[in-house]
Amino acid sequence: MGIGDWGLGIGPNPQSPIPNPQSPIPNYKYLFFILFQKLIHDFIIIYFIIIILIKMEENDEESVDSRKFDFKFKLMVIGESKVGKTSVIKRYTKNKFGGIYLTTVGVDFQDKIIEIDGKKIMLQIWDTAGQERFRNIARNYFHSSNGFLLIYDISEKDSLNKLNYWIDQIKLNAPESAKSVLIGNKCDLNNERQISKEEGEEFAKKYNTQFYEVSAKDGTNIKEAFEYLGNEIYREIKKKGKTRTESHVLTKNSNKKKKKSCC
Ligand SMILES: Nc1nc2c(ncn2[C@@H]2O[C@H](COP(=O)(O)OP(=O)(O)OP(=O)(O)O)[C@@H](O)[C@H]2O)c(=O)[nH]1
Ligand SMILES: [Mg+2]
Repeated sequence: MGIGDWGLGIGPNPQSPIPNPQSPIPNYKYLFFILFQKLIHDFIIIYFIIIILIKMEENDEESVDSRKFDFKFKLMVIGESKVGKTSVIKRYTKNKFGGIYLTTVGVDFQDKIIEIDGKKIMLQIWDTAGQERFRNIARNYFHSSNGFLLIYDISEKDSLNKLNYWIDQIKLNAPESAKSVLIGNKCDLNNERQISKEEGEEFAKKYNTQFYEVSAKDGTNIKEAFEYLGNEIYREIKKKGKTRTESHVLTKNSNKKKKKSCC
């Protein structure tokens, strides 16, 4: 049976199931075709309705969560292009990996609520663009940041040394109390490794920071790295005995009705 049998061919087809109005016998092929078309049409509409409902539900959950935190910490994820900044954030906030590679343009952020010491902490995680032409944009956000995840790619030799530039920028633009963590991403690519674990540890030691090798692909150490940073910021607040309102390190959830806010 060819496509023309369903009346989809171009031009007249002697075998087309178009009904003959004078025939007393109903053309079942034609009726089946109409029914099939209607089913496809209804299926597409139902599919889109379900997608819209799921999206609405997700947005609702997000806004409810955003209202439930005690403190908000702003974290910046920085590093060269393609080291996996977006992927690391996606693994942590959505437990997903993959899709086509799309370079980040400017900045973007995702929220994640964690609990420390019985308090709900909203981590507002800012994704930056690794491409040089967007560097100024990222830098503008440093002054109000509480923590930095410095990411390199263990399979890309230059990506570690290039972090020196970002470390200088942090020193110049971020609050003194801001915390950092060094992350060697793509540890699943051990056989393509160009930077040893020892080199990473050495670099971290030089800047007196904690170090993790992680993989956005298989999830290794992702949660640990983010939560280490969250805990460090929280510890700093407790150490200094700062109250919610006097600290620039944390932001009080002052407007419970407000949805997402930046900076
Ligand atoms: N094998 C492996 N690949 C990864 C990992 N993380 C990211 N990638 C891949 O590396 C490429 C770049 O990832 P992105 O997360 O978009 O990198 P990015 O640092 O955000 O890049 P820019 O937005 O351009 O600065 C993508 O093809 C990812 O699939 C990982 O842990 N393991
Ligand atoms: Mg990106």
